[in-house]
Amino acid sequence: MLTKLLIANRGEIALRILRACKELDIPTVAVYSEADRDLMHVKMADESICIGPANSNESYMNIPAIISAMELSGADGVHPGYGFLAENADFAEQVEKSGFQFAGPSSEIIQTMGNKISAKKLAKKIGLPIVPGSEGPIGSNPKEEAKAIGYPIIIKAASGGGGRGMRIVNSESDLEESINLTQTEAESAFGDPTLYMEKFFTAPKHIEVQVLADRFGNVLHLGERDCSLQRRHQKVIEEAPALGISDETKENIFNKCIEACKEINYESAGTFEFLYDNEKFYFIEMNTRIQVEHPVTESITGLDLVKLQLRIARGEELKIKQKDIEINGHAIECRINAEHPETFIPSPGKVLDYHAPGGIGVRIDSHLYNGYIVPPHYDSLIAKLIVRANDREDARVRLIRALEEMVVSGIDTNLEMHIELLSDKNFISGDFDINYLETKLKNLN
Ligand code: MV4
Repeated sequence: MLTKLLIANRGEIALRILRACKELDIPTVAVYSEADRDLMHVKMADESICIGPANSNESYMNIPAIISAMELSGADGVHPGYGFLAENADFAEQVEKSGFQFAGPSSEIIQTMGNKISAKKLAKKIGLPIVPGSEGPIGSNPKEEAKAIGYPIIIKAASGGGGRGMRIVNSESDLEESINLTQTEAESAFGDPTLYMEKFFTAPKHIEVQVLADRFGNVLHLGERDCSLQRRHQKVIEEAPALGISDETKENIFNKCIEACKEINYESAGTFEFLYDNEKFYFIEMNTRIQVEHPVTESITGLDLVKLQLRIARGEELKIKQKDIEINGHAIECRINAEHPETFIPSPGKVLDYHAPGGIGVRIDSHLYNGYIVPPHYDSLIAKLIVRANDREDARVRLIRALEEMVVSGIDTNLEMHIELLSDKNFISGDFDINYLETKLKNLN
């Protein structure tokens, strides 16, 4: 059962989850830190509970406080959103043990995917193409391993992910020191020094595949997203479908993702992350959460991923079949941050004037309102602007139009950067890889 849902997050995604609950007629419990009393979704939820101080380690990451809030409010389900506890296997396990529903896969799957070595081993076993590499922890003769893979290689922390705990090694002379440094960092950041190595792809695209699975073995893919445009591992613009990949290559990887989900009895929404290089996909990680960029997929499929996650969590069977899913047009999302346009330093503060763009094909997911104070304690995402149109060029023009219409005053934002990026000739042609944005931004400054 799922008769009342606790939203274990903040900001735009908390509001996104609340909206899905309203449409499903599920009563909601908002939890908030002392810095977040004025959040939009807190005002809109049926109930709200303060779970601790501004520091997220003591509030949004505080497992006992959240479980207590569920007990106190009588919530029997929880949606973790993204970040915070979304991929914390201990949290999922405690939710399971309390007899509550978790809007995500089992704690066991979260655990397996959280360790990037076990995730890759599982991926390989179930037929996904993986990046060539050590296929386990680095052994006693790293030089031999690296030589066999061929330089450049990349060293990654087994407990890392999302770009944390990685180091590129170009030659054997740097190998030992790089391993030592990365090991020390991994131990202090994740409490786990385990490392693995991979062939380093110098200019791949970052493509991910969205899947959806229920507990009855029904598995769907919802196509792919191109998330190559990133800065310091923070995605900036995402789009769907990806440009320049043949339908045949896509179908092949989609089917493998579906088979993989069936093999592991995956439940909920999930994302397979790949590097795409030289017309081939290579699995790197699987995300077991709803992702920031899920709206581009929603825009071209017409499906509500958060609602479907909640339906799956309460034990319903997916009614849609793969053949009913159509990819309709093209969608682009930009992440609008409260940050200085040149330094990218977060710019919290009071929003004096907020005007959301509108019109055909425009969606905005944002918790902003006039007078809202962006607190300094959390990430700087203040809005996601998503457009859909019949083709990529129409979507691009529409997104620029919407960005020009949007007003956020009182704080700095990256609105202008988005307008410039969308007018960039490489963006227009689709000629970009994961390095493109950082190189371009360097050349601007
Ligand atoms: C890689 C890679 C190239 N080769 N792995 C970054 C996020 C995390 N999910 C994995 N990431 C990468 N893994 C191999 N074998 C390139 C990235 C990568 C990246 C690496 C260094 C600096 C910036 C980057 C931006 C996006 C992806």
